Amino acid sequence: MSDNINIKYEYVPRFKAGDPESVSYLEEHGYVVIANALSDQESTKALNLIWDYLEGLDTGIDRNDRDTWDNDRWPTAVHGGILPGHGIGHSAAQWYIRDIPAVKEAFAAVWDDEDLLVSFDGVALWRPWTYNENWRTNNGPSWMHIDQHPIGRPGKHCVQGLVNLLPSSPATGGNVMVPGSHKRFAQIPERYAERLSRIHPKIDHFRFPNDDPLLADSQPIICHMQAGDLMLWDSRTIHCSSPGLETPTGDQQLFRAASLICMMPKSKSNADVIAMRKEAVQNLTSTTNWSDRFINADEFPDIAAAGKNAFKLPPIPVLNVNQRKMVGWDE
Ligand SMILES: O=C(O)CCC(=O)C(=O)O
Repeated sequence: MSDNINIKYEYVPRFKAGDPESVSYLEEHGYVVIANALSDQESTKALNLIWDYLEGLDTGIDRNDRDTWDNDRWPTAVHGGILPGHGIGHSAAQWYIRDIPAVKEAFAAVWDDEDLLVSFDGVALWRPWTYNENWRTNNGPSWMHIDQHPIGRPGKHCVQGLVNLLPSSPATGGNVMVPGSHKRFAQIPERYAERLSRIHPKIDHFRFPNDDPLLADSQPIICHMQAGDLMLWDSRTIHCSSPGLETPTGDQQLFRAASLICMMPKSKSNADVIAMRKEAVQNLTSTTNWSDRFINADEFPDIAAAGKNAFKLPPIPVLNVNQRKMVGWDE
């Protein structure tokens, strides 16, 4: 880990979905944890559906046999163990989680708007690296980032989210946030002029140097999260994920399972994007967090390199009215 970045594990306040105080906390700190957006039963069901997706890829993954979890069978993972493509954005698991009322309620409170579109994002799934060191995900300081271009998109545009499906601990690690860092977003163009000049204004991803003094004076935290908790964060907040701060002992099952989910007002999108989103359901195309632009995650270099036929994709989802509205259909 880089010398000047010292991540700590923190028990932060947890709010009820829709609580106005959750919105104030998010505005002040750049992130907020919503307690029990999914019940324990719902979290277990969601995780089982993720395993159904993995086993359905037809590469020989068996949830009960860790020896089948190796990279030659596992879907392509990027950054910190995130599975962003190969149909996962339309898996039964992801559509199940998107349809849980408290998840939408949390985002609706943030936007003061019920008419929301959902991202076709993937999941972060961490295999036990104590069983196989190659499964260890990237250390936090190597990919501290924001998901919004400071010049291309000034101001507040997006609140990202993840639903945590397994309890976190200092040993599992998890998502990392730099509290309050969204407030320094406007200073980035001046502070990182050269670094930023290499990033096209339409690319909503900016990485901080891992010896960045900006990160030295505000300590990054891994928030304690229970299974079913939902974390929301402003895309301007510096974040990433990082493996545990201590070596895990005990059960060598998945260390982390988190469904990435983002809802934005439909009014921010447009007819062309919505038409592409409807096609994406039929084509099982996954996206990034943004729903006001169409950004195809299956075109990420690592996903594209795996090839279209490397994995058997899940069936085309049959969506209910709520889910269809979140795609962009009127009913
Ligand atoms: O919690 C994680 O795995 C990191 C998620 C992340 O960095 C992102 O979605 O931009």
